[in-house]
Amino acid sequence: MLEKAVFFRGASKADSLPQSVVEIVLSGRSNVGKSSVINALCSQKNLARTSKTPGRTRSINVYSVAMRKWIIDLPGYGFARVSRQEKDLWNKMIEECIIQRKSKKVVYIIVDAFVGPTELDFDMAHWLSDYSVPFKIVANKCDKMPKGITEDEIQIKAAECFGIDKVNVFAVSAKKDNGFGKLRIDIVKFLSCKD
Ligand SMILES: Nc1nc2c(ncn2[C@@H]2O[C@H](COP(=O)(O)OP(=O)(O)O)[C@@H](O)[C@H]2O)c(=O)[nH]1
Ligand SMILES: [Mg+2]
Repeated sequence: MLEKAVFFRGASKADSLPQSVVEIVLSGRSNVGKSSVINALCSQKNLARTSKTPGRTRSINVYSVAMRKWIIDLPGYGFARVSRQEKDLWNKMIEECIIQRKSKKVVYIIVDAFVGPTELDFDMAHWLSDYSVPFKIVANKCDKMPKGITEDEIQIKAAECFGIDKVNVFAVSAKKDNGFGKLRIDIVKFLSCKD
C-alpha cells in the first residue's frame, strides 16, 4: 500500500488543505530524518526531498497513499535560526493542521535515537496529549547507536521517557533501511481502518 504513495500537494497554510478520511502525521525536529523516513517507509528514493541543511521544509507536504488516505510531513521544529514571528507561524500552522482539521489521525514523533528526545519533543508530546491526539514515537538514526544496544532497549527507554507503551515505539534507520517492517504494518493498519 505505502509503495503506491504519491506526492499530493504542499501547503503553507493548513486551512487550504481538503479533508482526508484518515491520515498519519510525521513530526519532529528539523533534520531528524522525517523525509528520509517517508522515503524508506514507501520504498521510494525520491518521494520526499531530503536535505543536509536543517530548516529546509517550511510547508506541509501531503502524500496520498490511497483515496483520501494521507501521510503528512510537517515542517520540522527546533531550527535555531528562525525569528519569533516564524515560530508563531509554525505554531499556528501545526494547530490548524492537527487540531482544527477533524480527520482521523495519529502523529508519529520522530526522534534521533542517538541524541535522544529533546525538550521540544516532550513539548510536542504534551501538547498532543492535551488535545487527546494519539501519538507514537519513531526513533530514527539507530545506525548511530553503539553496537550491542538492542532494538528492545531503545524501545523501552523511549517508552519510559514519553510514558507510553513500548509497542508504540519503533526503532528504525532510514539510512540503512532497517526496522521498517513493524512500522509499515502499524501505519497500514491505521490507514486501513474503517469508521
Ligand atoms: N545516520 C543517519 N542519518 C540519517 C538517517 N535518516 C536521515 N539521515 C540524514 O539526516 C539528514 C536530514 O534528513 P532529512 O530526511 O532531510 O530530515 P528532515 O529535515 O527531518 O526531513 C540528512 O543528511 C540524512 O541523510 C538515518 O537513519 N541515519
Ligand atoms: Mg524534510
